[in-house]
Order: sequence, then structure tokens, then C-alpha cells
Amino acid sequence: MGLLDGLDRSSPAVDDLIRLGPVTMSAERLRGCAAAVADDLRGEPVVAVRASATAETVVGVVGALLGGAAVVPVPPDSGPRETAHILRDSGATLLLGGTGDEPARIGVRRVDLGRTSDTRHPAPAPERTALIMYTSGTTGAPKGAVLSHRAVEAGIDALADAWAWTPDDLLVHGLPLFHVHGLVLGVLGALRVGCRLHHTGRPTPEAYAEAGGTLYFAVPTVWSRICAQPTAAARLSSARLLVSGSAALPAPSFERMRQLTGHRPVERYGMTETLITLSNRADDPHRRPGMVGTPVRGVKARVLDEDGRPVPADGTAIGELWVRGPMLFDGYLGKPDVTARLLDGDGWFRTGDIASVSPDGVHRLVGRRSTDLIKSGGYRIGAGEVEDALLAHPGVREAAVVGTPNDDLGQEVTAFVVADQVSAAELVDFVARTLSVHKRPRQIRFLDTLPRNAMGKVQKHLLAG
Ligand code: MLC
Ligand code: AMP
Repeated sequence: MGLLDGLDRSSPAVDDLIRLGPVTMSAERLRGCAAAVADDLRGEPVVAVRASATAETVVGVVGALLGGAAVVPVPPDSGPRETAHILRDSGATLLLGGTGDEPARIGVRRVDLGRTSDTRHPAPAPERTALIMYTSGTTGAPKGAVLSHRAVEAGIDALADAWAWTPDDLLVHGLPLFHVHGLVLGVLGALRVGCRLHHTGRPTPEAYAEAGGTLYFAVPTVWSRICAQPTAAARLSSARLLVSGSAALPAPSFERMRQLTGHRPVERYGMTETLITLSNRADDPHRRPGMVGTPVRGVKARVLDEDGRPVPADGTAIGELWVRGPMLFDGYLGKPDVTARLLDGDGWFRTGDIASVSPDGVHRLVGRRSTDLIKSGGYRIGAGEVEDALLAHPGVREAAVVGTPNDDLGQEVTAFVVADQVSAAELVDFVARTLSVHKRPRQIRFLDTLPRNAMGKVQKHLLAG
């Protein structure tokens, strides 16, 4: 049994198992193209894939997984500094689909959709690394979260259970293919379940309305944009399930979705490090706004106060959410100390999210412990990484980055800067040259000094307010 067994479960009569842009592929063609990629790997242990929203990315990822490699998705828009870090830190020796920014030591290969092979590659052992997903922490460069085949399989199977997800579904989304939401759930999920996938390229309301899916995935920003177009939203009423995640779905968006589509969205909660651990269920018609549901199959969750004691399950007391389950990562690549701080010896992971839990076990998320992790449009952005990028500019003396409220994106990246004779536009461009698009500050505010406490630490709460 392996992660991609669902490819064999899908009906051979289906000639459009996946649809991405102009390309459609049957399970047989996808398997053949991926097997050709796997044949060429010849034992390459870590393979990076430039994860644009294309069929080549799906074939590259599936091929590398079939070949037993650990797959490292690289955001297609990540700048030279970010790309170099991901490739170096992961130890990737091969990059499928070039970025133009790759260092000379790495081999670059194109994925050719015209090549197929009949080789049947044996499923890798469950403990083998399937994915190394780069994700931002509060400081420094992104860290590689190591996810095993077992974790990815358990994570998807638990969602299939919660959402009654079957080969009869047509999954529709237009999310990026280098994060858990779009890649693990949105591609590997469909392939493992054996259902059809239509990726819309961009997650526009029109494309979602046109696609006629049964199951839709989106981040809250996309759902609120869909609700702003009532005609498009109304066309989703024929779907079976609308799922929201990656950031908090505002209660007004939940209500608007209910009015326009007739569906109460299914909210679920997860992290790169843990995959999805809490979710509402398809068979529960009483889903409420702001509630991310109960632990999915195999997961235990606890909410602890500052002294490490469980808070009362009364729906109001809040504490930090810890989770444990078979879909958790193995740790951060090459960072045993950081891993040990967050993942204890009993397998409990400290999420950094603040939650309450109702008497019926339903969780509500109320925020994060640190203001240094920003969620903008569902993207996780580390304040420290953007600050480092700003500080590399010769005119910048100090920088503090915070998330400020934004109706469309949830939060937007706002930078407070002490600088000599540089314009906001110049700084935004400067960041854009090193980091991916969504990490650029939307706002730059110039200050004479940053507010600091007696210890010299920047008082970010005064800036974020
Ligand atoms: C962006 N733009 C800027 C800018 N930032 N322009 C100037 N200054 C800045 N600082 C530009 C963009 O490049 C774009 O240009 C235009 O402004 C609009 O950008 P936008 O408002 O960001 O919209 P859009 O590009 O449409 O993106 C919104 C979105 C995207 C929701 C589609 O944020 C997205 O795909 N989010 C999903 C993230 C995700 O998958 N997260 C999952 C993490 S996994 P142009 O020219 O392109 O129009 C996870 C686990 C879990 O969290 O639980 O799921
Ligand atoms: P990432 O690692 O990009 O997956 O981001 C994980 C973070 O996204 C979590 O720690 C949460 O802060 C946030 N998140 C994910 N799902 C939800 C949700 N349904 N509601 C609120 N926040 C969420």
C-alpha cells in the first residue's frame, strides 16, 4: 500500500482525472508520465520541484514520490535568496523545472509530458520522507518541515473520513502547489482518494463557478472574493462541500456563504508541521462560524494554560493548542534543537495558536501567541525574514514588521522602518528582489525611532495596534 494507491482506485474510464490549465490527464497517463520521471531519478534522494500551478508540477511531484525521493516544492516566484536557501538547506541535488536562480551545483531537468514509462515502482516505506515543506518561523530563514509518507497518508485519510471524500467527488481549487493546502490536500489528497481534480490556475470566483465541482477548497480571502460576486457564489450551491482553511474565516463571510450558496462551509485547521488536525465534519449540519471543529481521526488535542494545565472546556477559557497524531511531521530538517522545543518526546506539538474548546469538544481559534507570524491571504510570513530582507538595504537602520488588519487578506505585511533617504516603493522593490511576492510589505511607515522597552526589545504590540 502506498500514498498514491488511489491512482489505481480511480475509474479507468475517466480521461480527465486531473485538469490543470489546458492539460487534462487520465490516471493511466499521469502514472506513465510520473513513472518516466521516476525512472530518470536513479536514486536521487532529494528532488526539488519548481511548483508552478501546472501539470508538469503534478507529474514532477508524483514522479519523484514514486521514485522514493523526498520532494521539496519551491515557490515559483521565490527570489534568488529564498530559492538558494531552500535548495542548499534541503540538500536537493536535482531541480525539476528550472527557476533561473538555481546554483550551479544543482542539476536541472524539464518534466516532459510527452514521455511515459510502464515501470511499476514499488511504494516507498512509510517512514521515508515524502516532502520537505519550507515554512516561515518568527525569525530567520524558512525551515524545512519533514513529512513522511505515513504522515501524508494518515493526514489525507483522516480528511477523507471527516469530509466523506470519495472517488465520486470532483475537487476544484486554484491554490498554489507549494503548500500543504494546495499540494498535500489539493493534489495528493485527490490522487490518494482517487477523485477528479480541476485546478483553476488562479482561484477566481468565475473559475470556481464554471468548474461545477462537488468539493471546493479555498482560503478565506478567496471565499470572501467569491461572496463579493453573488452570481458566481450562487453557482456553488450544487456542490457537496465547501471547505475553508489556512486562516480564520470571518463570521460575516461564513454567513454570506450560507446565504449565497446554501452551504455552511466546513472550516478546518492545520499547519505545515501537523497537516490538518481539527475539522468540522461533512455529516454535521450544525457547523458554526468561527469553529474549526473537533480532532480528526487519530488526533488528540489539548489546550493548556501558561502553567501547562488544561483550560476548562467551557468555550471561553483560552490557552495554547497542542496536537498529537499520525500526520505530524518528523521535525525541522537539520534543526533538532528547534524541533525539540516544539515537539515533545510523547509526540505532542506546540502549535503557537491560542484556542478555546467547548464542552462538545469543538475548538475555536482566537489568535497566535507570537505577533511575529503573519497570515496574509492564507500565506504564512515570518516577520523576521522580512525584517532581515529590509535590513540588507544600505539605507535601512532599523525595521520592525507586523501584520495589520486587512479586510481582504486578513492581515497585511506592514513594515516600520528607520531609514535614510529611501522611498517606500524602493524598499518594496528591494524586498521583492529577494523574497516571494506575498512577503513584500504592503505598507511602509517611516519612523524616527522604533518603540522599545527597557531591555531594548521592539514593542511590536504598539505598532500592530
Ligand atoms: C502583492 N501585490 C503587491 C504587493 N503584494 N503590489 C504591491 N505591493 C505589494 N506589497 C500585487 C500582487 O503581485 C498582485 O499582482 C496584486 O497585487 C494582487 O495581489 P493580492 O491581493 O495578494 O491578490 P492575489 O495575487 O489575487 O492573491 C490572493 C490569493 C493568494 C488569496 C489568491 O494570497 C493565495 O493564493 N493565497 C493562498 C495561500 C495558501 O495556499 N496558503 C496555504 C498555506 S498551508 P498581479 O499583477 O499578480 O495581479 C496552510 C495549512 C492549512 O496554511 O491549514 O491549510
Ligand atoms: P501554515 O504553516 O502556512 O500552514 O500556517 C499554519 C497556521 O495557519 C496555523 O498555525 C494557524 O495560525 C493558521 N490557520 C490554519 N487554519 C486556520 C483556521 N481554520 N483558522 C484560523 N487559523 C488557521
